[in-house]
Amino acid sequence: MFDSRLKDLLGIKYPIFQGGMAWVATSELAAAVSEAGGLGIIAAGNAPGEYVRDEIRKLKEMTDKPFGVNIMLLSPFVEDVVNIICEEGVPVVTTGAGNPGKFLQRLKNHNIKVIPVVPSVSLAKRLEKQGVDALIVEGTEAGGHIGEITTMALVPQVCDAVSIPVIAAGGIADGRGVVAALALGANGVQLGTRFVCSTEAKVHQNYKDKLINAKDRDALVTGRSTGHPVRVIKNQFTREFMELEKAGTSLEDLEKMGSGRLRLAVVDGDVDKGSVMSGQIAGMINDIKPCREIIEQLIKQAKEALGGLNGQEGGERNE
Ligand code: TUI
Repeated sequence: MFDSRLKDLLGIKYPIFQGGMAWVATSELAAAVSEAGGLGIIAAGNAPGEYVRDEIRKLKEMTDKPFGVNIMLLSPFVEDVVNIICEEGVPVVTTGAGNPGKFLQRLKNHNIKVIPVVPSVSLAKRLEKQGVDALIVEGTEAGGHIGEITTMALVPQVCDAVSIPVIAAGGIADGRGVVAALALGANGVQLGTRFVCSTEAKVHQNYKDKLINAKDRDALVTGRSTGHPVRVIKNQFTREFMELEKAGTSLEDLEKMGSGRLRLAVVDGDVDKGSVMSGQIAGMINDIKPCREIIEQLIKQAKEALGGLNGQEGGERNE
């Protein structure tokens, strides 16, 4: 079903990446995904470099399989994080929320495969020229900080514009989504929200429940006025934040109001006042299970969906 490009590049069994979600993507989650044959990714988020070093070391005690670290490029600690990643022997780096161009040479010098998230064809072409190894092409269906173009429209346009492997992200949580991504030209997929709802994600149960109970229209976008649109599940916080946005509150005050909200939801379980980042596909997710089962089910469903397209037994729907 998958071609071997990402398998050969990264030494993984399945080209299935786990998104590098701040506070959520810890060493435990990443190790579980890598052990199950995907690419587990530790999120640096806004954390200091030493946190990232500890997480890398903890992961290495749990698995010998390839893994990645996600660098959130808006982090105040980004320089430290890059240095520590270079010191600690990390095989793969993904980046988000910006252009990683200025760190590229340093990472490549340490033999690290670099796979940025891109929200546009122009950035994809620019980064290919600069020598990145692959691209995660993320549609606006994704959770957290997002671009504007849908996965359906963006993935084929990037695939036509570049020759390096493409990983599709945004709105994928089952085997049908995997097959759709492959049909659009992607070589692999990245899933975020699906892995939040896993046994191994060290996320407060209230957060997991909020995603399980979410319906199709519950994931909305705050922060469009600030230039940092973020997709979250609607709650008291989004209502208050959007009121302030509408009232023309200053960027600085909005940023102050948003700060610390993701931790509040993920760690403390305050899903009313916290920011419950989630993709649009949360409405389809209705169980918590181990990462191994998530990945095995994805493969099984994808094979069935492909069989359906070839005129064999119909594809499986969620019960
Ligand atoms: O980065 C993410 N998702 C995130 S980061 C995050 S932490 C945060 N919280 C509040 C405000 C801002 C950040 C929560 N979720 N996904 C990957 C992603 N990258 N989505 C969009 C982009 C992106 C956007 C612009 C990548 C590159 C880019 O480049 C602009 C440029 O400089 O050309």
